[in-house]
Amino acid sequence: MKCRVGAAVDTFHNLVVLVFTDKIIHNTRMSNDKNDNKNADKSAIVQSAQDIEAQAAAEITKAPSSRELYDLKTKYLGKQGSLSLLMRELGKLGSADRPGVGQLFNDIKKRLEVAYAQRENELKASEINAAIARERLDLTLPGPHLDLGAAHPVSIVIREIVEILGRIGYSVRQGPLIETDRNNFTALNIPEDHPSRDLQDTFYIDDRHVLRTHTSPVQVRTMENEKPPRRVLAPGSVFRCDSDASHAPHFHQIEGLLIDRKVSMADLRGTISYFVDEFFGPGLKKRFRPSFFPFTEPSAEVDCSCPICRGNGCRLCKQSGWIEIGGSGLVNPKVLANCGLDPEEWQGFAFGFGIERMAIIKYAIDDIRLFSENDLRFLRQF
Ligand code: 2U9
Repeated sequence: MKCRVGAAVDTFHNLVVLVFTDKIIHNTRMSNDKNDNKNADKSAIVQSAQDIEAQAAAEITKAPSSRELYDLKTKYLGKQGSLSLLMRELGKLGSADRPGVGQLFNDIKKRLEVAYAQRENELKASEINAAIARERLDLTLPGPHLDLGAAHPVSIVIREIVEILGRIGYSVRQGPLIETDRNNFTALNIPEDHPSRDLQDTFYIDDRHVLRTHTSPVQVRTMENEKPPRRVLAPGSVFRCDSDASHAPHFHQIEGLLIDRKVSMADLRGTISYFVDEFFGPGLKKRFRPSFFPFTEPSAEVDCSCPICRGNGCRLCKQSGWIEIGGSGLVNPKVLANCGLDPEEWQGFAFGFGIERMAIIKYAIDDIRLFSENDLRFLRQF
């Protein structure tokens, strides 16, 4: 019987045939004699083991790849490997010979394992080096172009105002852009014949609905739905039939509303003063000019010294040194009552700022249309 690799037992002819790479290394006739049964040829086994070791060591040292090295492990050291098959012959040796030959097998196995590990490390290192050379990164190549987005100046200003007033207890409320004329006008004490209700000034959806002309309806809804005391901010889009260098049909407002007991103009002035210092930086003067709004009584326009020229006169403040930043006042008792609050118990103050106007003042922008033209040369400056 012949096999390509390893040792085999030909039971029919009662022969132990040790075969290695097609070459018969040793052929030992076994005796049937019971006493002689354990007297297989020790030197033949030892010689075979040494031949296997020499052959295996030579192949392992020269293995050209990890894959082929692994195959050698199976070929020589695996369960069906030639060394393991030869080891089965141990049992056929006499008891005096067995420990010595057994030890020899163990030593050969250890030496081959060491040789295997050594070659494995060499191959791994050279395979890694080859991969590094093959896949070398060119760190000088330009990276992929990322078009990063950025917040619009209107969003930046809204976020900043919300953050500043958030520090003194205000939180944001939102509402629909299409409002009932009741929430946009009637509840706010704006009479049926008021010019702001005119088709010339307001976008009508139908005869009872409008595109909100201010964010005040959000405050109406808040007063009707939430128990006082309250401090709320309503930022967002508003719409008016208006279009020139300083007016756009769609712009943004932020309104503040505080409802509490014993609220006075002093509370309003303190709040606006804090806000102007935080938003434009400290040191600006504030001025409250008497005015009229149907929803506040008394009412006041809010001015501050021009943040660009700090009061000395420039193009933005038209050389006056003062700039108008918004309107304010104590909530009209009729409005409180319209929204279900008892004006004897509850009072409030409110203020409103145009967002684009605040950005124009803070960043010295000279045309309101820049906010809606999407010109990246403008937008990238924020
Ligand atoms: C309720 C009661 C009162 C909000 C107020 C102003 C004054 C004001 C303008 C600023 C610039 C609008 O964008 S702008 O043109 N706003 O002058 N707004 S008091 O008063 C309210 C709001 C809601 C229930």
